Amino acid sequence: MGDMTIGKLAEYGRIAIQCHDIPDADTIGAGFALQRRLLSLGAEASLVYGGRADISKPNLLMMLEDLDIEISHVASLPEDTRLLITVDCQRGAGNVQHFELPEAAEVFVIDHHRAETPEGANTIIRPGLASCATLVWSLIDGDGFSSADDYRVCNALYYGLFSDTNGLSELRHPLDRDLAELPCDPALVRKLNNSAVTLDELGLIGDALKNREVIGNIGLFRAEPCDPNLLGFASDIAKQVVGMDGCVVYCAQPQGLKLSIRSSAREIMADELAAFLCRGAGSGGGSVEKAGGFIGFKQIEGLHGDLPADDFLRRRVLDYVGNYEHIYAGRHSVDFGSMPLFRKLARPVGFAKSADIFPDRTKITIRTLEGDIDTVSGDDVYLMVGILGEVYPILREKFEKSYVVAGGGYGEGLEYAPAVIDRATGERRSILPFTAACLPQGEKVVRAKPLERDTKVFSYWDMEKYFYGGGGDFLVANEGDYGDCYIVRHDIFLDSYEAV
Ligand SMILES: [Mn+2]
Repeated sequence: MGDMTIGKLAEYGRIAIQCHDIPDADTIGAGFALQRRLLSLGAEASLVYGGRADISKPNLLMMLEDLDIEISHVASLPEDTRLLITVDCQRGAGNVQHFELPEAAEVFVIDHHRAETPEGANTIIRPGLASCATLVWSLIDGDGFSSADDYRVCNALYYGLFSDTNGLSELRHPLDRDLAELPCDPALVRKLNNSAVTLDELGLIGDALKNREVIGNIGLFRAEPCDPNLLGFASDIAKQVVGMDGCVVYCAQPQGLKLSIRSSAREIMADELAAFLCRGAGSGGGSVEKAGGFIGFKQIEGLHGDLPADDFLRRRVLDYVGNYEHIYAGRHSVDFGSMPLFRKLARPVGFAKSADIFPDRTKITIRTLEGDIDTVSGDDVYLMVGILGEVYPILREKFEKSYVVAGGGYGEGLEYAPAVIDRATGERRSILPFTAACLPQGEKVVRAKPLERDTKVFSYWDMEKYFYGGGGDFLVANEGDYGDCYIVRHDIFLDSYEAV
């Protein structure tokens, strides 16, 4: 699929690749790699960005110079542009300048953030990937082009992934881990990684950390207007303060407040806090541990007249702190016994016998969505494949108790084809050709009712995150163990359960 898409894009001939405003290493690295690939296919491709600010971060300027990347800060697209590709952002979203399109030009979107604009034939959006560099890398290799053999592309992609994953510590998808194995130049990456701020900026961060208020379990820090990247720097420090479950560092920009949010305990998920603070007044999102957001002055005015923006944000934090009901698995007083009973509908999943993929006693790594698992192949080890391509090992005995073989294959069209790697030779084999469908045995019966107010549920089986939901979503507990409770989204619940 990769080759076909890239080939098709190249056919447009004159192409502008647009990075998001206030470009970071990921959008630059991904855009540059894409540009090099399109050039190799004979297209004319330029790398551009809009917005108010020039690239000024020292490590980014160094990246541009050392990898010889040409990127232009422009006020409009070249007249002869036939195709505009936005990378690491979605045309129409708030973080990317909306250039007027030259006549007859088309738009293509390549991004790894959650879809903000309607998806269509002209988008490749993979929110499961930790960086846009990963996505571009998966699209450009092949047909005489190898990122690993091009020093500039290889390091641009690698550094994009590196900076979007906190130094490779937040790799998510197996493809991210594959990209992290590219042969980068370690001296270059080390130099870039240690050139994040100027001395003056360090002072500004220090001032922001002094300008604070603690509201409930959240620290709120105000910085002087600055490069938004610095906010993340400050929040990474602030989140380490004992006694706070999360922090928000913000500064004013010409159009509104820019927020950087960090979680430091299970009680607060950064992406959810970001969405809450910005709801109806801008946009916010990210991951469980780190997120960002923007609140527009105009939207605040629309909601609250002349309430100062600082007060608006403070009120939102107060609302958040006072808003949620918390339910801890095994330590709650919810009366599940009085709720109606539901039965879970049986949905097929996949399984493969590890000994079919590699011979008995081979040391293998199973590369899954959640991380790498090391084990040894054998007749007693089966692999389960879930509906998202997630894989986990299961003992044959347990499998036979819990599932019945349904006949037929499984896994067509999964977003990621899971693989098993022979640890001795590095050989990698896809699991799917060996995968067959099976059905869970026996009935799963639960008690459930729709939630009346916003609730967080801290479950047994995910010790890092919580479920949260609002009116209409379902609070669910397994019949037989009311301690094992969780929240299921309204539509998914109606799709997966039936009343008993
Ligand atoms: Mn990115």
